Amino acid sequence: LKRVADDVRTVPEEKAPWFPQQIKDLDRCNMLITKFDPDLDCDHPGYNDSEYRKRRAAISELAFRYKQGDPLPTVEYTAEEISTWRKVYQQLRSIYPRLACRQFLDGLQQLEKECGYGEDRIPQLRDVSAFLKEKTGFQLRPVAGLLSARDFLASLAFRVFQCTQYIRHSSSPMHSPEPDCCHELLGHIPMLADKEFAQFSQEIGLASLGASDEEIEKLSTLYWFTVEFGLCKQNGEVKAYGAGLLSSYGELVYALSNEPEYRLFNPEETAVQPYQDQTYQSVYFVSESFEDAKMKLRKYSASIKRPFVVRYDPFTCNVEVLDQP
Ligand code: NLE
Ligand code: FE2
Repeated sequence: LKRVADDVRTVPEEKAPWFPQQIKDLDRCNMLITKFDPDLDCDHPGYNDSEYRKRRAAISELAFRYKQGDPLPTVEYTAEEISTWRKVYQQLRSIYPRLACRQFLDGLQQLEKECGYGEDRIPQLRDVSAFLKEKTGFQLRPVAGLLSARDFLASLAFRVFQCTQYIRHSSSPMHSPEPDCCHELLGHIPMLADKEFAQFSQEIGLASLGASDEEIEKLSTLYWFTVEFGLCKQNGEVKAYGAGLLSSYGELVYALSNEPEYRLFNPEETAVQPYQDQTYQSVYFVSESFEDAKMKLRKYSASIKRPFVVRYDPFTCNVEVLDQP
C-alpha cells in the first residue's frame, strides 16, 4: 500500500472532495445549514422572540470561536432554560423504560450515576465529553446549529461528535425540527456510550470521507432513518434507538403507536427514501434487532466505492489515505 494522501486532489482521475485527515482539520468542517435558523425561519417557535434569538447568537459565538483542542466552553443556563430542560427530561424519562432500547437505557443509567444527569441541571458538554472519552473514546465539539451532512459525518471518523449547546424554545418542549442540547444530550449521548455503537458510528464517518455528493446523500439518509429515527425489535417488542425520537416526547409516542407505517430496514431501500425534517416521519424502518441494524449499516458503509482506502490511526488520531490495493 502506497500513501497517496497528497495527490488525492491533484490527480484528475482520482479527484475526490477535500476531507479532513487530522483531527484539527475539523476546524474546517463547519458548514451550517441555516434552514431552521430562528433568525431566518419564520416557522421557528423563537422567530418572534428577540431575547431567545439574542441568547442563541451568544451561544453560537462560543462554537464559532472554538478550535480543536480548546477546553469545551461552558454555558451558565438561565432559570427558564433549566425549566425547559426539566420538562423535557421528566416527560421523556417517564416513558423511556417502556419505549427505549436496552442499550439506551444502560447508557442513560450510567450518565445519571456518573455524569450528573438529572432534571435539575443541564449537563455541560465538558463533563459529558470527559465521560464519553473514557467509555468509548468519543469526544464532543460545540457547533452553532445544523451542520452539512458531509461535515457532520466527517467528524465521526475521528470519534468527534458535534453538539449544539443552546436549548429549544420554551413554547415547544416536546418537539424541535432542529438539533438542540436536549436532542444531543438525551438522544445521542446515551447511545454513544455504547462501545459497539461508537465503533459503527466511526465506520459511517470513515466511509463518508471523500465520498461523492450522491453517496453522502444516501449515507445521510441512512443515518437519518437509523441513528436519528431507527426502531428495532427487542424481546419481541419494537423499541426506539434513534436520537431524534429519544429527544422528542411527541414523536417518540407517535412512532411507537399504531399510526405510522413501518417497513423492514434494508439499507438499499432506506438510503433512497425521502425524509421528513419539519415534522414527524411518515415511515419508520424497523430492524430485526439492534445488532442487525448495525451489521447492515456497516456492510453498506464498507461497500461505498472510492478510488482509495482510508485507515484511522488511533495513536495519532490521523486518517491515512492509501491506494486501492
Ligand atoms: N425532533 C428532535 C427533537 O425534538 O428533539 C430533533 C431532531 C434533530 C434531527
Ligand atoms: Fe441528531
